[in-house]
Amino acid sequence: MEQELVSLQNQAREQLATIQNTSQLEAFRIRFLGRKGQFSTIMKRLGKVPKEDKPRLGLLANGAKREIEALYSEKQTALASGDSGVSQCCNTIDLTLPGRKPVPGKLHPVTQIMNEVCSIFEGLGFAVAEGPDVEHDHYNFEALNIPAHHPARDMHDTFYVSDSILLRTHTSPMQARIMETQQPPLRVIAPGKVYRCDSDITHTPMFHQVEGFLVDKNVSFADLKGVLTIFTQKMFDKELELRFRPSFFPFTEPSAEVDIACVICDGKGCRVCKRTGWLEILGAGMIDPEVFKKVGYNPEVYSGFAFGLGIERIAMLKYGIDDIRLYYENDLRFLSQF
Ligand code: 2NL
Repeated sequence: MEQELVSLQNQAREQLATIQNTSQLEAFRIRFLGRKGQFSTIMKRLGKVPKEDKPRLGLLANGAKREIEALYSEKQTALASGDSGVSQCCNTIDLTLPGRKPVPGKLHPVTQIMNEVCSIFEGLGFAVAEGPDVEHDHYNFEALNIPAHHPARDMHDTFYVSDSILLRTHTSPMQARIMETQQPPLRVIAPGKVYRCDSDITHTPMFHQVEGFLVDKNVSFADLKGVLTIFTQKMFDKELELRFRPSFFPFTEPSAEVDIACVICDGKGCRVCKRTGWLEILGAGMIDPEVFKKVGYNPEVYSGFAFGLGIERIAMLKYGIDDIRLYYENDLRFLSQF
């Protein structure tokens, strides 16, 4: 019996070493390790050996079986990772087989648009500043002329961390931080993630914004129009008409929502622009003197403009996508198109 065990163990080891695919491996498992396999048969016979030999033979048999089981699962892993574990002679490699193409990684479409927006403004002399996603109520609201109980707070659907700490609802807190610590002239954009408790085909709870501002002496609405005209023309690669509609933001006065002639139908009217010929792409205005007072600038000396735009929205318009949630489902069939 002892002899038999040793030879069974050797036999299993030798066979396992020659196995090259999973069907051979399965045949091996049935033959040696299966319910009716050779190890089971020998284990059953253990019941009939003399009592004094049982502990020694039992130990030997269990040890042998365990070793073969371990080698078996090692082989299984090797085969699953494409390695037969058998050293191949060089002349078995088929050099005529086509190579496997590595799939190149790409930047997420939202990151691509974000980079494009930033580099256009950098070309116009704006510096880029990034700040924290978790903000003080003070920078997100108070410093931007949105005091507690101001109705504009309702527009923001804020995620609060505590009474005075929140996830920023726009990137302007960064601009308030900059104005507090630096003196004009200033030209800065703040790109980044922002958070609002809202979710449907045009809203996700996290999205990306770029906000920008310029402060100097004698800055006028005409400067704002000039900068935004250059920006939209570079962004959409054509000479687009702009339309400014009066609007309200607590931190700018006057304020405007800015439309471009629809990039899909050239202003003729289509499904994307809902037959209006116009697409809203950003909000902007002249910085409210109240904001200047809060950061210690003299509004009699300085003036400035500011604007904010949603990156996902620009990407949707540029690529003709109608459901914002597609950006965040991580479906490669969608993402690899950009
Ligand atoms: C929108 C509107 C806007 C701003 C953002 C801003 C920043 C400072 C001062 C004044 Cl520090 N304003 N940002 C101004 C007007 C509009 O965003 O619809 N964004 C998607």
